[in-house]
Amino acid sequence: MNVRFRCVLSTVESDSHLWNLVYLQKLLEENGASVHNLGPCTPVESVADAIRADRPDLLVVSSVNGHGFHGAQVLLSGLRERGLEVPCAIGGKLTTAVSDDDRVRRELLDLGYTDVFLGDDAIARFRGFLRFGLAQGFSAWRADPALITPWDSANSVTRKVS
Ligand code: B12
Repeated sequence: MNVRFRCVLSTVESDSHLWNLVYLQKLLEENGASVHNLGPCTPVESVADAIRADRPDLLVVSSVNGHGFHGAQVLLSGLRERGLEVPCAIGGKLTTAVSDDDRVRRELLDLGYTDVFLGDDAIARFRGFLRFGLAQGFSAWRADPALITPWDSANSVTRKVS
């Protein structure tokens, strides 16, 4: 295989799901990546060690157990505390409610994730991200702005039930 970029693939510490990681490893390899798959329940320290050792072009984080939003915040803050900066894409099912997706995407983009891939079109959008990254570098990617859903907006009205 012609390796065109280096990738570290991880999940968050709470998440024991495996096949999402296998799927993403294969997808990334098909798109020219050499992949260091850290496997399930990845501690922040292991991700940090892999980034120091591999100097990847991209960190991909996948979580599906519903606790990924919290784990994603812990992971990125932990990497920052260790002085590690790398383009980082995350996706899967990061909470237990699809109605949280826009808010979660917005908060993780604000935190510094390069992009957040949730919902039915996640893989299609991720393929576009990989094509762009190969051509121009992952740090040049500008994510589409996150939507603000009516129920998350500052103007949303909570009606009192009497
Ligand atoms: C197998 C399985 C398990 C196995 C995992 C075994 C193993 N070693 O992998 C076991 C039994 C251990 C398990 C445990 C739990 N599970 Co489970 N599990 C599943 C199940 C049935 C299949 C997951 C799977 O392998 N899918 C195949 C892969 C290829 O697909 P995928 O994970 O959906 O990933 C796709 C997308 O999400 C996306 N994607 C994922 N990551 C990323 C990242 C990026 C960057 C991108 C672009 C895309 C992307 O791409 C993938 C391909 O389309 C799903 C239900 C389902 N049918 O999906 C529940 C499911 C994921 N589990 C669930 C839950 C709640 C749990 C538990 C919390 C249950 C419990 N109360 O104990 C625990 C959590 C354990 C833990 N610590 O993490 C929920 C999560 C709910 C949520 N997020 O809203 C699900 C969705 C079931 C449900 N409908 O409620 N589980």
